[in-house]
Amino acid sequence: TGKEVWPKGDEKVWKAGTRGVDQDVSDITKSFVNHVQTSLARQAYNLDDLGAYQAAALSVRDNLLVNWNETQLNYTRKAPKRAYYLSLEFLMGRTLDNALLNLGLKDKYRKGVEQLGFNMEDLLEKERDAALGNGGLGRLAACYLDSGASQELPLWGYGLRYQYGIFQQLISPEGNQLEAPDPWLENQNPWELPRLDVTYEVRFYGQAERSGSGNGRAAWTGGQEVLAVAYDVMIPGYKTKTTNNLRLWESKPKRGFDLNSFNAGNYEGAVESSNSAAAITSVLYPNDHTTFGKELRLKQQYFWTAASLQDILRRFKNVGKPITEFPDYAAIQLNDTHPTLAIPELMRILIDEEELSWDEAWKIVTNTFFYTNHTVLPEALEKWPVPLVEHVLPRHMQIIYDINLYFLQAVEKKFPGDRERLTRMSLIEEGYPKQVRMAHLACIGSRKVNGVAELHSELVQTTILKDFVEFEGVSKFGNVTNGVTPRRWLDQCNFELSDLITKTLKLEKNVWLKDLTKLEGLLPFAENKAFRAEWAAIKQRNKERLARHVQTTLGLEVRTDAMFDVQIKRLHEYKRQTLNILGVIHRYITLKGMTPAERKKSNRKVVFFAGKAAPAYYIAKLTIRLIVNVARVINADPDTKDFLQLYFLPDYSVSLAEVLIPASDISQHISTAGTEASGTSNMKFCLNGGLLLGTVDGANIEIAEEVGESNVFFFGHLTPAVEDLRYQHTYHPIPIEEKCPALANVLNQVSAGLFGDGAPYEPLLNTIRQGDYYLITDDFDSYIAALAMVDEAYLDREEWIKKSIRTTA
Ligand code: GL7
Repeated sequence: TGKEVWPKGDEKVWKAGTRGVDQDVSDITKSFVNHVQTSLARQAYNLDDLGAYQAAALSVRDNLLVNWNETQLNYTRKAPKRAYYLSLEFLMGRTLDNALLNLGLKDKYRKGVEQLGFNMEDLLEKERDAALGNGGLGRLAACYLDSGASQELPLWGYGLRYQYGIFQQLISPEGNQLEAPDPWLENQNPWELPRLDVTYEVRFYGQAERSGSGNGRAAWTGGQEVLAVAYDVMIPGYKTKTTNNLRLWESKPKRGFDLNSFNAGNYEGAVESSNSAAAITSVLYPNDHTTFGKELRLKQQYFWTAASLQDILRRFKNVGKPITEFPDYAAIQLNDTHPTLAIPELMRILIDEEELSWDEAWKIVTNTFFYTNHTVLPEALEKWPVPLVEHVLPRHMQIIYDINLYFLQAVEKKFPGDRERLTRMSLIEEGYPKQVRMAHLACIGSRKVNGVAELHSELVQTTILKDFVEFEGVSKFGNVTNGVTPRRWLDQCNFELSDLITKTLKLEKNVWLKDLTKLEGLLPFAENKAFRAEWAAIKQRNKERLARHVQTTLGLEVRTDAMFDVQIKRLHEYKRQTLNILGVIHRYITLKGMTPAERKKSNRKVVFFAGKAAPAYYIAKLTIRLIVNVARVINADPDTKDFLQLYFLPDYSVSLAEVLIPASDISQHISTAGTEASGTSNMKFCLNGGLLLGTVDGANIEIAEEVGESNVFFFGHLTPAVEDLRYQHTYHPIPIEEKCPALANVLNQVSAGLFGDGAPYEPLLNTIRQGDYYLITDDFDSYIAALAMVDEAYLDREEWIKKSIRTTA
């Protein structure tokens, strides 16, 4: 910016006053005690673990802030092109442990808190997860932030500061999922910095009047105005000073209450408007893969994109360049279609406020945005009813119509007379009501469009956006396979393995943790017996850690001399937890039919499930109920309980994943082919030496290419077969007894009451008996065969450990 002059006072005095981050243990204890006394107003007499965690967090935060300030100052001075990640979800999990590792201060803090009479592990456990996300999409956003900072990229995240994150899952005695709110901000959040001075106004409703002069401009007035207030969350990079920012917006009434109503004697009315403003960021919508068209959700999306764009533009204007150069200074990544309103919003700002022509504005917009698609499931593709958009955002509806008009004119020019194509491609879907197709808008308003794994990106280009590839050319479309941060998902959650890898590779930890291709160096060690023993011993200790966790949280006894088989993800029919539980029942029935001597020869196994169901997703909730009730019976059966145990761990979270993943021998990623865009936990399991049992879907495919197909257990029909099979289910159904007798038997046993009254499960079982959209009847036999191969492979333990090492490598 050319502002190299120090802005205030004596630069040297400022610099001398800056707190250093190179601290020794005594600096740490001083800062800790200082926070206990002055931030928490407590003392040694009344400081519990929670208070000690808070003091430690505040002290670590001071370090982060020093780096954060320096990083931001640096960005301001150098004015690089910046990347902005707009995501409605950031599933961050806990921060303290990650911050300590990234700062390289973990050992010193451990010593420091010990000197003060605390245990670091206990303090870490006191932190509540920041759970502002549903599942993979939200966790991906968190991983990208970690990697962006670690790679020293000028990347900021923008999201919403929900008062309540994803609900807490409780399981009733009958096995039903109950939802309770997640008051994650209850004990204050030391990781955020309120920026009460950074606020923007956001309008809803009102009227949009076109200027009438043919310049395309309009005036948007009236309606409701609310305030967006910034909260900043520091994102430290690994072993670098670079500390990026995640800016979360909170909604607030523009005025505490409406004075006019108050003076007219309407006190309640006066407060109501303040409630409705605050409601915008009150809660995270707990649905993944479905859209409901709720007004409040639309308001969340606009509130967040409008505030973020104002902030980004203000920063750009400080650089002092003409607005036409905006795309040289800002790239905005749209995490799914949720932030797509940013496209018409930027058009509105450029046309109505900056007074650019339509073409100038459109050129800037289409060079600024980039769109990532995360699913091809039709029920997840966002559509907003036109009357709702017209009501909440009248000016944006006009702009969307204008974009559509110019767009369809161009399509008509390229494909004259192809009416059906126009209907398919239009931003507006005909019907009652008409709907705005957000994926189409995101696609035409962006410079690039990507899917999240090779197969998925291919499907995006050949199915939902096929017409757009034909119209715009294939070069706009690409693939960016998802990834995970190895800092959290290996170093942090599996420190013993991480240490062994460091020792074995003879590299500094920070070298391979920033360049995972280095893990290939582990390959030869698969042949080394002593190394295998160390490797296996760590897996065993991770199993024991998980068993202790289940013991302390649920009071249940888990065998650790068994294979651990894990499926952890949102409950969804396409992810086929149902296939897994029916497989468990099949195993149980088979074990029951064996003689004790036969049973003794079989592989011991503990099966873990965890995951939340959307509160209104009836079938998914029934699946949970079935799992819980099957567990009750199996775990209590003296004939089989030494050979097969089953657990549903409630309230799945990032923190729980950090305990489960390192303990897994095999994990299941068994979606119907073509439905799981990528999956990301599959990558985390592999990184931790867990093998995969999966379908040929999502990132499983690319993982298998890397680790070798002999180290992955694949089963099931492939994507090209799916459509034909569904057609057959509808038009040439084969009775299930004929098609898949083993499965028919399992379903009948459930109906007959093997796990308590079968009647409640009928709606779930009938999804398989009739229609079977997710192809359970087609894949069941090959699934059971694959499970048998897993058992056989596990019996040869040395060979299994080799596979495990190769998988990580
Ligand atoms: C998802 C996909 O289902 C999942 O396969 C993918 O790994 C993730 C991140 O790209 O995005 N898409 C989606 O709508 N949700 C996902 O988790 C909720």
